[in-house]
Amino acid sequence: MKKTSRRDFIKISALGAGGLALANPVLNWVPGFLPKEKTPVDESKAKRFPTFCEVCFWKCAGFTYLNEEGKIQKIIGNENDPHSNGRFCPRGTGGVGMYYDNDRLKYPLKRVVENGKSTFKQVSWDEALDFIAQKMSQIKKDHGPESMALLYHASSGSYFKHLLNAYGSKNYAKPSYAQCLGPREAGFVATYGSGVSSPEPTDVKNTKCLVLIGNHVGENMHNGYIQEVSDAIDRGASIITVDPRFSTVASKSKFWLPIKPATDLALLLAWIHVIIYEELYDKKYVEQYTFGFDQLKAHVKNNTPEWAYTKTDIRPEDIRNSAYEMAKAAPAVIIHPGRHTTWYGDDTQRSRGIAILNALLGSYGRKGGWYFPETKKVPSYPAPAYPHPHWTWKDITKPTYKGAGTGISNDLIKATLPSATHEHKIKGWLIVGTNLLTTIPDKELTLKAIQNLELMVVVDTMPMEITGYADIVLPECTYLERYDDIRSSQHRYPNIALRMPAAEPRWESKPGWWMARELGLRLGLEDYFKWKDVEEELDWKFKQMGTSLAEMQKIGVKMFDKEKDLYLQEGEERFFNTDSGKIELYSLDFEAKGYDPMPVYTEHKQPDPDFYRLIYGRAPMHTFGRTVNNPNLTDLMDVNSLWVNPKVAKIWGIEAGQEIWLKNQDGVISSFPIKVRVTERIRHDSVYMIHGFGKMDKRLKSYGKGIDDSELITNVKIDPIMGGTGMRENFVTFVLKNPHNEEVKA
Ligand SMILES: Nc1nc2c(c(=O)[nH]1)N[C@H]1C(S)=C(S)[C@@H](COP(=O)(O)OP(=O)(O)OC[C@H]3O[C@@H](n4cnc5c(=O)[nH]c(N)nc54)[C@H](O)[C@@H]3O)O[C@H]1N2
Ligand SMILES: Nc1nc2c(c(=O)[nH]1)N[C@H]1C(S)=C(S)[C@@H](COP(=O)(O)OP(=O)(O)OC[C@H]3O[C@@H](n4cnc5c(=O)[nH]c(N)nc54)[C@H](O)[C@@H]3O)O[C@H]1N2
Ligand code: SF4
Ligand SMILES: [Mo]
Repeated sequence: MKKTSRRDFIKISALGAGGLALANPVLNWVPGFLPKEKTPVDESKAKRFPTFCEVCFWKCAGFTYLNEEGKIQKIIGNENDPHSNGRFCPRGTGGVGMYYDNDRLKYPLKRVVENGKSTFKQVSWDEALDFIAQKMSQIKKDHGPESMALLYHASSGSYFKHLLNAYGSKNYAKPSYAQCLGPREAGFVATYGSGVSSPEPTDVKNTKCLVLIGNHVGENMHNGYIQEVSDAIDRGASIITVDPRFSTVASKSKFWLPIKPATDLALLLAWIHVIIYEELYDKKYVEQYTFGFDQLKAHVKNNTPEWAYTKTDIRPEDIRNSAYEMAKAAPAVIIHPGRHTTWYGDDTQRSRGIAILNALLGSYGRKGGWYFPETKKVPSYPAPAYPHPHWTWKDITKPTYKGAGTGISNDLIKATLPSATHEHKIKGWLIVGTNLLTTIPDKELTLKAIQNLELMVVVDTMPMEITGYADIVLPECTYLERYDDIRSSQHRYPNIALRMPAAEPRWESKPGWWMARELGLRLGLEDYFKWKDVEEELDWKFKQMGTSLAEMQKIGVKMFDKEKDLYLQEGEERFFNTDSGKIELYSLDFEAKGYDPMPVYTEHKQPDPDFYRLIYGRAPMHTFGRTVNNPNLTDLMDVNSLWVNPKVAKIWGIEAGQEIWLKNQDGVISSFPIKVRVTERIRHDSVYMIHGFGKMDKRLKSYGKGIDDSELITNVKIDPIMGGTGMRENFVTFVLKNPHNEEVKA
């Protein structure tokens, strides 16, 4: 088959008028407090439609309200929803701005070459879908269906996953695994036989002590979780925060341990040492439920607080006192697993350390520690069995990363490079709601892979960076304009939620379920899409679950009875899904796979003179890059800044508010400058910024505002167990004068 031409980046012009400023953005939020809606909507005049939020992955359920003119007015939390408890965070309330954003993708676009230059042409839906179906059929014929991959992170991705399965490929991956929570899942699976999943089943509501290792709740705004943390603080629970930065939650903590970055495992091993050697562990629990205690005891013999001090900069007495604090609260103690855990490459082992410490304190399955969550199973609409692929992501990933639990986005990208092995080559990408170029580190590698594709389809709502490289761009309507698959998530009680449209899709945007079905029909897969529209499909599923679409349209959220206990019962026999059937302090599975059965501390590189470790995190009012063009939320914060310690600022002679550029260890210079924020709240060896800014597309209002951390993350430390991309071993130095002679090219 003829190769497609080189994929140059194409800018998508913003058609239509400039951004619409909403008259009255309903944002009166202050950090640490989520107000309930104060001005109730006049229900006799307003109409409401259930939804769940797509601004982040907590997926809070609420209602979208229309005003008397039938315009989307506001979104309010659903009181019966365990994710939100009737409250929305500022991003969730500001989600209305996604709908009103006039920079949105409006029409299907096709890459064409005009006068030797690549450009996008507006095409009809039929032309776009026919083109994709024809290319996908060709790929199937030439290379087999397995050569199509799906990279997705929007809720509508589930319909595309169904499409890909029906087509004959299981090569799909989300960036929320190998760029996010994968290591903690692998670490917990090795220890307890099951992962953590979302929402995390940490019983914060009842805890007496919460240990946060780099988990910056309060800036990381996971709604139900932050509400429980807030209550815990009010109740007097003690918080122990381990963070090189004085985070919002550090300011509420009994202990703030400003650790030297990349040394957390030394602290964990020292805590384990203290808990074991001072006999503070839960003896009954350890004896009944765990495996490998004696090996662990011998393993941590030399990991004393004095030893850890030399690695972490945390004083031995602080290590001991914080360990005593945990032991005092046990079993109502949580060493939180974190969420974004792809930091330094040995992240699965750090997560193992966390899992083991919880087990020693007997908190897993105990009130105030970890509860056993339940999920309502959602049935699949009747369809033939999926064809059996000849190879899957497992054949690509598992020989190397034996502990990987799902597909690895970065591995599917690598399997697209010309150097990929002959039998496992990817030729086409469907990308649904993930901005790969700012999400997956090592952008150059992704760009190389893109040049090797025969088909690249991007389904997005906004002209984000990734769309510029597509052959076809399909404009999805926002979550406020569509149905989606049922939200069924684990919680204390099994529960489900409905998302339905509150407005017609603007311009020619369409819902993902419709696109997936239309492609299915064009690919001869009609047996897999027997429903005429999504309402029929959802209603069928709801009826199997004892409700109906009509009922869900009224209530939005439905809770079901529990079938299992929330906590371990006194003396209960329990089987854990590990090789020994117990909680494995010593992992037999890791041993069999050739990995350290117990976590071993490894040294990481520390910055060279004049360089600082680049660390990053979240701002309460933004979700990655997906909100930085949202007019409601940019009102609150429109650019990121660089946290710099005063000592460092003094050495460099830089002042608060000064704009500087950054250069990393590989000589990569940031495209844009960033304003310095001089603050004691960051260690002298690190600098900090919010991820998601520094947008490269000129047609976005947010173009060039601040620095994109991902362009400086060129050194990627891959986790040898599960394949995740450690992103925090990058170091930057300061460039005080504009290093770019010309205007920066996007
Ligand atoms: N450098 C760096 N990289 C990171 C991180 C970091 O902090 N720093 N964080 C990592 C983590 S924890 C995660 S979870 C991942 C997140 O990675 P992504 O999920 O890729 O994050 P976003 O940048 O928000 O990109 C989401 C894309 O989906 C689009 N979108 C939004 N809503 C919809 C919708 O309804 N439908 C469709 N089709 N598209 C939609 C947005 O316009 C945007 O292009 O990134 C990881 N990568
Ligand atoms: N507002 C908002 N909330 C969000 C998101 C969002 O985009 N916006 N994204 C959501 C998603 S997908 C995720 S995965 C979570 C991520 O949320 P978390 O799991 O809380 O994120 P991390 O990136 O692991 O943590 C960032 C913190 O780690 C600290 N840190 C950096 N290096 C080290 C180190 O070596 N050791 C220690 N102990 N700490 C270190 C940083 O200073 C920072 O405070 O947030 C979620 N919540
Ligand atoms: S935490 Fe906020 S942004 Fe995330 S789903 Fe809930 S309301 Fe939406
Ligand atoms: Mo994440």
